Amino acid sequence: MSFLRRLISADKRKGLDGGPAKQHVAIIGLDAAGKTTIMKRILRSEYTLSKPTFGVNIEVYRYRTLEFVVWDLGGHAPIRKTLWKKFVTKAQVIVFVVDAADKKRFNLAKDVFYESLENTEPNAPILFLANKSDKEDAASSVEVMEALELQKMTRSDRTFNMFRCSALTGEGLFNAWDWLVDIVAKDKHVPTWHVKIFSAVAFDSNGKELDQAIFGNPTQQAKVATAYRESIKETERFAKQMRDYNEAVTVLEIMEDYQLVITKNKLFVLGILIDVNDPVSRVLTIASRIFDAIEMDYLKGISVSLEKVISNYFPLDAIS
Ligand code: G3D
Ligand code: MG
Repeated sequence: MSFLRRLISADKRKGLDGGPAKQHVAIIGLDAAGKTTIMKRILRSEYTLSKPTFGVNIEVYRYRTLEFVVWDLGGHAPIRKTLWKKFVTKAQVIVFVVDAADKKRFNLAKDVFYESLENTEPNAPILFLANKSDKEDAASSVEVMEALELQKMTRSDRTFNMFRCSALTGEGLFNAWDWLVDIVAKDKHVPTWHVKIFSAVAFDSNGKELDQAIFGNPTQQAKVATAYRESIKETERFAKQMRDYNEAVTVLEIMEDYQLVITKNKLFVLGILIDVNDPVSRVLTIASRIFDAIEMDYLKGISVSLEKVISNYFPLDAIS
């Protein structure tokens, strides 16, 4: 995934052993806030999970030099306190996840949050995630900010931000992680990535196909052609499943060598097939530009041409 790779490539610091320095991210929040679901969605198959052996619910996800420690807050067993200090004091970034629909526990979430802040690196930036935005009774970002009394945070030197997101639909989650990457990388020279777009397909919000485009020469690559057909099927299935959502994102692995990034807005569903190693967040940017570009034509009743749009706007990404 792009944010991981960007994070690693932006980190030129070396550890004591000469290898790249480890970066630690603490993901905290009350139980059932959605931490595990978020990590799985972000890392997809790229994580390795070490099972908790401490009798406390700690999950560790490692991706090369990155270590994410996921921690359920609340409860006061002494072992938790000792371990907690060990992990959280070295975290360069803190992600605090709140279930935006669990209003009854907002107060508890606030208390454990400020309590845990005491052990953190004083300048570690904080990303607040108001998760489960897909739920009907989910609070707005402002309501969550107020509940956590985040006006207090503005008096400290910490960088922080809040995003409303849904680990279920992916809505808002990738923007939030992009913010996190920029903060951690603090490197304005992070290269702009290009992806190789193998193919794309667009559906309208009712699941009716609008257009397909395939780049390169599929007759010379049977495997691409198979992946292409697969991507159309998967995109159509997603379009139907997500009919009631205004925004949704999913990333699927196709035949090991490809990944399919499917994004949905109110009007369209777009599936873009790229290399399994290419950055997904770049595709999300591309998708939002494509949505803008095809919307005008679509609303005027002109037929949508993905090939035209992609090769006009993103010539470097389309293989020729
Ligand atoms: P935790 O790791 O913070 O304890 P989990 O939380 O990731 O285990 O999630 C707890 C429950 O919330 C799970 O449901 C999970 O599917 C659900 N969940 C997580 N994120 C979202 C979201 O964005 N929207 C909705 N609607 N549900 C979410 P189960 O039923 O498996 O316990
Ligand atoms: Mg969990």
